[in-house]
Amino acid sequence: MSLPFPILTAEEAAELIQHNATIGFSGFTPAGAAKAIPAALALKARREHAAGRPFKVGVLTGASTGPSLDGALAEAEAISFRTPYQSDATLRNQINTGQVRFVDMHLSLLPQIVRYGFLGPVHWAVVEAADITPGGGVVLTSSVGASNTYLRLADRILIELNANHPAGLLGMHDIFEPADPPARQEIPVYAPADRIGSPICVVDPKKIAGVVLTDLEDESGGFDEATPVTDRIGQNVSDFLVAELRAGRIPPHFLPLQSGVGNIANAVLAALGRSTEVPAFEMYTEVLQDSVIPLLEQGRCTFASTTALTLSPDAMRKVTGNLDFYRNRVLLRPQEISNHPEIIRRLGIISMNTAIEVDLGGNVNSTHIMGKTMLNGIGGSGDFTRNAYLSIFSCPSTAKDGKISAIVPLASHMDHSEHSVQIIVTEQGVADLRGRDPHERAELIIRNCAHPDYRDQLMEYLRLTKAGHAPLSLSLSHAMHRQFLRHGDMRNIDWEEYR
Ligand code: 0RQ
Repeated sequence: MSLPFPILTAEEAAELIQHNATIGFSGFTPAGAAKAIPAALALKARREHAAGRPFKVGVLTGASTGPSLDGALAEAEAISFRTPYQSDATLRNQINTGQVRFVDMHLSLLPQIVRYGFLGPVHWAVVEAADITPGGGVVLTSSVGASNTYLRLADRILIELNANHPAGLLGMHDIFEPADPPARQEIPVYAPADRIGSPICVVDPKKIAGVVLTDLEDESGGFDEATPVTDRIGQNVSDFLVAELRAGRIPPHFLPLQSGVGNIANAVLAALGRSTEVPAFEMYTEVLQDSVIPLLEQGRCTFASTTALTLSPDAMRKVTGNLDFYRNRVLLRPQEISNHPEIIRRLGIISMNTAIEVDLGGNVNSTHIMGKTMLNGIGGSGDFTRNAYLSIFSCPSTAKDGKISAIVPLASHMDHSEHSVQIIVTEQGVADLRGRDPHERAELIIRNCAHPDYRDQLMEYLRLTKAGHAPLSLSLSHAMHRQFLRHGDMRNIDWEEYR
């Protein structure tokens, strides 16, 4: 089929984009991220810089992306502004040294914040597609993210038509964008498999400045091998959920699961998949990792609604090689819907995310090391945690060879408050904070989740802060962090030194 749009090279497409443009790229994790045009844009930036001219762009995406987008543009020092989430080492460094302005936000909120104009005009949408029709129908690839919103709002559009993603992906997406208040109505998703929108994005064909033909795999890497610690955490989460099921607090047919990214998420899903007591379950989540593929094939997971297929190339080939099977079991939604508070609360999601540190009140830091250094961003963890039926955070009890305790008196940065966080899990055990007052919570967290190297000193902190509704000392609450900065180890603290 011939297309009525200019077929451009990636370099020609990049030439169209000017200094200071704001670009909405496709990509939620490396899944479905634009690859050829951002890489060419990075080369253009280098050429402009070499010629003594400024060249930087504002980069909006769905979430993190891969080396050809965040990596290439950051290495070319071509990013002025970035939102809402990233996980690239070079970009992270530029964010933490103030070279790039980064706004960390709930992923469900991003599309409406763009619609409301808080981030200014979107000059370009650069979106990867599996297929495009002459009339402007776009079949997205392995993620939806915020692409539907960028395609609708952007002044002009560039499409990367990627032959690596089959046109047969048609039917796997469900595109729905809510109207803005006061016209907004209920979002009618009552079960993870409910379809409420269109399988394609429909864009104004006059806005399409060009199509770049590519054949590129998603840049999703694999994950590290499971460790005894991640396996133990996975088992602890699974055992906790089985106990909830037995107690009747989870209904016999189970509740839909959300699970974050990384090795812990993989270990938790593997443990749930193995459990003979957990019935076949559904997922209502934002990322689908490799660990879910065998569970779908074995029928342990019966349906997964997500916004991204964050799969290794091998796992992605399994999906594209058996599209008829997967189209009935996997649905890709815009992140505004996959992460929507209304639906998460309605469906009674069990959310499972990863913490950097947890404090004795149950507040969770997911983003900033020592309160200052941004790792990735809050991502969708806040969307799910605040609205889930059961909100679970897990992490190893220590970091950096035991020199840092993940359980601290007061978190050095707070992403998820004690009012939203219900269950804490480490390899040591589980603290169920529901219905517990601040002193009970603190004791439970220390006894069940802290590493033995830190239990006594944390109990001593509790003894020193006994008075009041919450155990807190303004002078001592960050003493363990200060001790790490002074001595390189949080262990064996002398509380007197910090009084
Ligand atoms: O440092 O890289 O130097 O070794 O932090 O820690 O253990 O590799 O953890 O890869 O599972 O990521 C919270 C960042 C965990 C992630 C976070 C150091 C540690 C290591 C990373 P090194 P690990 P993971 C779905 C939901 C927020 C968004 C989210 C995340 C590095 O899960 O970004 O959940 N979550 N989204 O050594 C100092 C501590 C530390 C510490 C760990 N207490 N102090 N350093 N580290 N704990 C996804 C999306 O929304 C798209």
